[in-house]
Amino acid sequence: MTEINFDGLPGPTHSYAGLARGNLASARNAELVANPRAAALQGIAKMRALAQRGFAQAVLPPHERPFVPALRALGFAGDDAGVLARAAREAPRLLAAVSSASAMWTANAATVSPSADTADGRVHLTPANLVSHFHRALEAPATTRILRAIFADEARFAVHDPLPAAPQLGDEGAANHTRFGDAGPGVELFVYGRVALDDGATAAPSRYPARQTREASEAIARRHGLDPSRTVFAQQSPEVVDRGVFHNDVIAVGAGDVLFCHARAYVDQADVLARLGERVAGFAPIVVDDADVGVDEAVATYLFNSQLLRRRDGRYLLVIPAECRENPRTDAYLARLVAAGGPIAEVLAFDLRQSMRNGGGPACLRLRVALTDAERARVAGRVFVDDALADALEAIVVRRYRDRLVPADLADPALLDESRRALDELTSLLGLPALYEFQR
Ligand code: SUG
Repeated sequence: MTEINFDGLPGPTHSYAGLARGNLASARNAELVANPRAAALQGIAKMRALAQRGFAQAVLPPHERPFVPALRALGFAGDDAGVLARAAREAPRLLAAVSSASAMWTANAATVSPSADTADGRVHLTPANLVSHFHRALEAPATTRILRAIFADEARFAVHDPLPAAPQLGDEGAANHTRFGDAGPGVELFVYGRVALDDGATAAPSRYPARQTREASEAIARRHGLDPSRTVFAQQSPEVVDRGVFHNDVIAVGAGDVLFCHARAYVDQADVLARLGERVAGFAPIVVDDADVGVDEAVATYLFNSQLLRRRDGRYLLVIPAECRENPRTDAYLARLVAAGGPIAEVLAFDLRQSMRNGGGPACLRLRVALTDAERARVAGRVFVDDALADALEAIVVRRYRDRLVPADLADPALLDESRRALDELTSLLGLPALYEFQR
């Protein structure tokens, strides 16, 4: 089995609109001038570099934005330019929401269970409903369509519908899910922020929303046919959610037999680690405490929003955002971590600043899909990244993406045309025709 990282390509309307509550970077950088071209080029550079190092790398296309059908559903009528103009005048926040390039953060696209873990021996994917925010909930139908186009072979893949779109079933996908193990049956860890249907006995964050519910995580484990004895549920510490840890992947990353996390990540953390230790062979937690790196520093640098990639020699590469190098404490911590000679052998930093300013680091930008060779051969489209595909993606981005975007630009009908042209070219390059409503 090989883990393939499907990175989301940032779309042509990438901007800073302060849309995400509890995501400190999104709030802090609202109204900044965005550079969609740089965002996409930074993403492609990461994909290219990891592919060159021999890691299996694939790409998912952006979604249709501004998403005019959503504005029409909200009562804005007329031709497309008229719809945009009226939305800009009467409801600029709605226009920003339907224009967000948030589909780039594919860690929130779906939860994926490899075939080794499921009762029917198929790979199961549940697209996230992302009900916590309107701009993100818009992603669910398109994500479902894209995943069904790529994982079309129903003998090997099951792409479920998203969970029902209700706050009690809030689901944010793989950002709150970690799979341990290798080729045989693995152990799946589901992390939730609150229990929706209890009697109020379970603590919940008070300042910011807990986006994932226990009920949603349990439903996914059931529909994927996971073995309950190899499934662990854990609650995020409400305290850290209130300090900006809006997804588990802001405070932890795991793979194989390693969990790299902060000491304050979970409620009853010792018990969570013990339950994992009983189930994951050779379980090797690396727990960072406040003396090394505080929660606020972890949130500011996205230390834990790293990718933990297993190298051919069995040790791990940690892919971090450049911000971790610029902070002396995280930089010093990482130097000690590698010097310690543990499972993490190497650290590689990328400049992902355009995405980072919206709260999206290396781990947010990728969806992990572990496949056998036979399953991999059934993946549809030309989505695996090599130098030739990276070159072709870059050429479209350089030709079609703007290098400057502010919220006022979102009403520009020329931006809508440019975006559609870019998406037409991208999806024909990726061999994924007729994905979008405007193409139908
Ligand atoms: O949902 N930001 C995203 C970032 C998602 C990061 N993903 C993971 N941690 N896996 C969010 O908070 C901000 C968009 C804006 O404000 O314009 C935004 O949606």
